[in-house]
Amino acid sequence: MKILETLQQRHRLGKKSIAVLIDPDKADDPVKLKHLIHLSSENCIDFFFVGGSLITTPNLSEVIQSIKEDVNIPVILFPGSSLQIDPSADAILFLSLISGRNPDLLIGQHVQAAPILKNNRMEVLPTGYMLISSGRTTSVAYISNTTPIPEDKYSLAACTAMAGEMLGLQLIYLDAGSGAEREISPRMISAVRKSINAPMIVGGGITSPQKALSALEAGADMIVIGNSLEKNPDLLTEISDRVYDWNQSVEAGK
Ligand code: 1GP
Repeated sequence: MKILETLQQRHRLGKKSIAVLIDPDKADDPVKLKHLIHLSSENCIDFFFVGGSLITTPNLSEVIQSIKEDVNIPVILFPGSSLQIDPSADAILFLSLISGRNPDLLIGQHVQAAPILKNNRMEVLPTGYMLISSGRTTSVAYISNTTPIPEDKYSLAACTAMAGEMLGLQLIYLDAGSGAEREISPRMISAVRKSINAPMIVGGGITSPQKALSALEAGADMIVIGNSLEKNPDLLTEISDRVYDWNQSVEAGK
């Protein structure tokens, strides 16, 4: 089954997913990288996201290869630009940054990437990407040259997601930005959840099992964990347990 179909089916069933984000720029220690890959496999992680707002090292392919040679978990590119396309990935988040008004990230980069993706077997996942403010300026807000949606403007976020869905985007990604000071609030997640039917990805600043659970309860279909694992990879076990328990209770209630 394709990744999009899997996510849509899981959304209908109320099941949740977890993705581990690997920023190739921060994956310069092969031993630590392998540890994270094996830990992700042991904890039944659903996806790897690979990418970053700014990649200064040429090891995107190496990171993907390192994952592929050890485990069967799908690798989804989470590109900061059209330069971050690697044909060995399974899928790509084809991100339109709908919270911003930077035409290059709404349609420009996509035009450059389209012919490359057309001739590739990679699954393209049309995704409405929404940055939500989270305290200090994040790299993604700075690099994208966009203003995130203020964290207390719930209806602005809901209408943005609605418009994205009406434009045909299949996934909505609410992101506070990697290493965000504050994660996206349950109230914000739930406001967006009520406005759309598409599966919703939530990430940025999820640094504890409690924050992960709050995001799931508020309506996130998938949570993304990156930065906190660089400091403490073992946190993954505690966070993925929440996702596992959630899915077990859905199974039990059938
Ligand atoms: C960032 O949503 C991802 O784009 C993950 O964020 O690195 O803060 O976990 P963290």
